[in-house]
Amino acid sequence: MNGSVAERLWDFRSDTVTRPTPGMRRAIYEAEVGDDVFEDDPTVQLLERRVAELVGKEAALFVPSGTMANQIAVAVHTRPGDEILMEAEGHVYLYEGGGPAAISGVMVKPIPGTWGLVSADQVRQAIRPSNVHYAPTTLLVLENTHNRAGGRVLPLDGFRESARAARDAGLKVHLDGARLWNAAVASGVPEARWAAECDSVGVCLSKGLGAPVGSVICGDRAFVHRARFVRKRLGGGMRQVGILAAAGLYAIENHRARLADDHRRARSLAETLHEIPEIDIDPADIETNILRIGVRAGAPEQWCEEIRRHGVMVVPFGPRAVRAVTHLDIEDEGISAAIAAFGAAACSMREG
Ligand code: TLP
Repeated sequence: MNGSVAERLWDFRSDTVTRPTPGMRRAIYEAEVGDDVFEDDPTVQLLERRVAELVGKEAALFVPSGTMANQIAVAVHTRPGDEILMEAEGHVYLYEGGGPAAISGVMVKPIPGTWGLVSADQVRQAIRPSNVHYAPTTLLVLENTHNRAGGRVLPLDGFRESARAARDAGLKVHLDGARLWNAAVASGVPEARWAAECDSVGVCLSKGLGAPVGSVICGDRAFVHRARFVRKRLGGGMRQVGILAAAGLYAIENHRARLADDHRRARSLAETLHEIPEIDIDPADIETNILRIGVRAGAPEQWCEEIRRHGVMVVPFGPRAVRAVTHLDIEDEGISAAIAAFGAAACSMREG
């Protein structure tokens, strides 16, 4: 490794970086498959039934990514010219390439929330009156856990109130549940309870659960029927994709409960980082597997570079922070490596 002082590279950039485990590879190898565009793939159907059951919805659809899950939901719930509401740092707004405008022709009204949550009052105030001058407000998007809020679990009461305020006004509610599994494990509130407040829910298999590819979008039968149509239009109709669904099923059955280990490791990393004067982090804010690590001196890019020299990869997270994410491929040894790497980077910042 060029200029590096470490042997092994620990990748904390995201929980998307995991590699399939031997057991998962075996499940992929053994998967029964068929052409899923003809709805002939038994493993995909098993996965869709299992996720629908866990999330408490009538039906589900396997899609290639979390982004496609969200964009399908926006397309199904809206018409061109509508306005949709979401938290100002939500993934659908920030990180999906302008998808709502480009794919569905809708406007997004971003609303600055508190720890990722837009309050019921904010929702009510943002909904435009029914008047010929205004774009119809038709959808609220919630995100749980909230990525940019540092993996925070939205408070259940506030979540419920906001969703109900939207639905009472005739809006649909979509939940970007890329990390809903983490929210459920951290809070003890099962996936289906969050989902009950929403019309559609997307969950990812390729983040903390460790599958190589895939997300599932859930809702009632009419929603999923329409979602299947939009998925095909976007080029997301896949063929013998049971090999990926098998990885997803394996992940659901084997890697869900262990998310608690990722959360424990993230918290313990935060507790040590808290003692470094150049770092700004409150361990109490770390509820799941994402650490938003404030840096008091030096640019985030400099920190990332320095930390990488010590065998740990993290990413910049806004102008004064970096992000580290714990996952299946980070064991306790990785946490020790991260502590050492952040300590060394802090030293070099101190020395200027
Ligand atoms: N998030 C990625 C990046 O895009 C930022 C990450 O490394 O965290 N919803 C949420 C809340 C997400 O965090 C992500 C991925 C997605 C949707 C999109 O999932 P994919 O990458 O499968 O399209």
